[in-house]
Amino acid sequence: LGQFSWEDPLYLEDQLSEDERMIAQSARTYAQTSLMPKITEAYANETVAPEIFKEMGDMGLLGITVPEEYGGLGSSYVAYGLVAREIERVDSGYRSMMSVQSSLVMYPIYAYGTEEQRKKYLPGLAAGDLIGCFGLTEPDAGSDPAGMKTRAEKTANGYKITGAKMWISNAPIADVFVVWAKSDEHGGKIRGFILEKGMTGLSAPKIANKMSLRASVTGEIVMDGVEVGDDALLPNVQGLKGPFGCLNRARYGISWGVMGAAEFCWHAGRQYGLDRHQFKRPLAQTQLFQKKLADMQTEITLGLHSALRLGRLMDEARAAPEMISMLKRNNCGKALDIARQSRDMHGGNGITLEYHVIRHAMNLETVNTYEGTHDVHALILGRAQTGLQAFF
Ligand code: TGC
Ligand code: FAD
Repeated sequence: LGQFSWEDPLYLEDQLSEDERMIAQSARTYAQTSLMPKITEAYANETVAPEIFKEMGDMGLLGITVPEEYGGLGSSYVAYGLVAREIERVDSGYRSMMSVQSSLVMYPIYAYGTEEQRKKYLPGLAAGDLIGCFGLTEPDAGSDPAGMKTRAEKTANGYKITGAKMWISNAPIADVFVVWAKSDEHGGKIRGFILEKGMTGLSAPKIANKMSLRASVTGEIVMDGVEVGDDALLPNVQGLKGPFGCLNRARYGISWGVMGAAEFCWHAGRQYGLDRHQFKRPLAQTQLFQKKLADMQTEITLGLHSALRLGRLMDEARAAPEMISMLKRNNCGKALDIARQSRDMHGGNGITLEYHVIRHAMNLETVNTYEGTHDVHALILGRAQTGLQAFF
C-alpha cells in the first residue's frame, strides 16, 4: 500500500515534468520572499506598486505561454497555472496583475495583432517595462458585454473611440490599453484596439474604497473621442470571440490561482487548530475542526487535479470554453467557501490582517465575480447541456 501525504493526497507533484516543477518552485520562492512580506501593508494601504511588474518580468512570469522571440517564456499552460497558484497563495490581487498582463493584454496582441504590434509591445510587456490593461466591462454592460456602448468611428486615417469602461484592473497605471469597441466601419461588430497612455481624451481614474483586491489597483477607462491610427486596430479577430478568446486563458489561470489561495487558508486553519488550545486540548482535536479540514483537503485536491487535467487539454488545444467555465466556477466557489471557513476557525484573530485569511476571503469575493460570475458560468454550463439559452 502507498503512503498518504496529507498536503498532496493524490500526488499532484508526480504528474508534473521537471521543467514544470522548476517554474513552480521559482515562482513560489519569489512569491514567498518578495511578495508575502509586503502584502499586509499593501492591502491595508491600497498600495499601488508598479515595480511588481518589473520584478515579475525579471522572473520570467509575464507571458509564460508567449513565444520567446517576443520576450515570453514559450512555456505551457500547465506552467502558467502553476505560477498563478503560487502568486495567488500570497494574494489574488498580485495574481490579477500577472494574469491581466499575460492573458488579457499579451495574448490578444500576440494572437490577433500584426507583426509590428507584436514587436512594438510584447517585449516591453514581458519585461514589465510596460503595464497593460484590458477594457471590456462597462458601467451598463458587465455580464452582458454584447451590450457595450463604446464606439469606434472611422476617420480618414484611423478611428475615433468614445465610451467608458468600468472595473478595469491595472488601468490607472497602464501604458497599454487593449479596449473593445463596436466599430461602425465593421457593421457594429466588436473590434479590439490598442490605446496608449497620454493619448488626448484618454484617462483612467482610480476606483477608490474597494474592500477587496486592495493590492491591485482598479480603474475606469474614459475615452472622450480618442483618435488612433489604423495601426491601433487588432486586425485578426472580430466579434465577441475576440475578448472571449482572452478570457478563456485568464479564467483557466484563475482555476489554478484560487486553489493557491485556498491552500493557504487550509494550511493556516490546520496550523491554528494545532497551536490553539481550548477546553484543555488543541482545537484540531475536535470533530468539527477535523471535518472542516477534511472538506478543505478534499475540495482542494479535486480542484487542483481538475485544473491540471484542463491545463493538459489546453496544451493539446482540446479545451472547450465550457470546461473552463466549469473549473473557473467550481474552484472559485470552493476557494471562497474554504477562506470563509478558515476565517471562522481562527476565531477573533481571523478578522485581523495579521492572519491573512480574511484578506483571502475578501479577495475571493471579487474573483468569484470577475471573468464571469459564478452564476453566469452556471448558465453557460446549463446551456451546453440543455441546448436552452437562459441568459435572457
Ligand atoms: P454568445 O452568443 O454565447 O457568444 C457570442 C460569440 O462569442 C463566441 N464565444 C466564445 N468564443 C470563444 N470562447 C468563449 N468562451 C466564447 N463564448 C462565446 C461565440 O461562439 C459567439 O461567436 P460568433 O462568431 O457566433 O458571434 O454570447 P452572449 O452575448 O450570449 O454571451 C453570454 C455570456 C454570458 C456567455 C458571456 O457574455 C459571458 O461570458 N459573460 C461574462 C462576461 C465576462 O466574463 N467579463 C469579464 C470581463 S474581464 C475581467 O473580468 C477581467 S478581471 C481580470 C483580473 O483582474 O484578473
Ligand atoms: P452584473 O452583470 O450586473 O451582475 C450582477 C448580478 O446579476 C450577479 O450576481 C450576476 O451573476 C447576476 N446576473 C447577471 N446576469 C444574469 C442572468 N442572465 N441571469 C441570472 N443572474 C444574472 N472587467 C474588465 O473588462 N477588465 C478588467 O480588468 C476587470 N477587472 C475587474 C476587477 C475587479 C476588482 C472587479 C470587481 C471587476 C473587474 N472586471 C473587469 C469586471 C467584471 O468582469 C464584472 O464585474 C463581472 O463580469 C460582472 O459584471 P457586473 O459587475 O456588471 O455585474
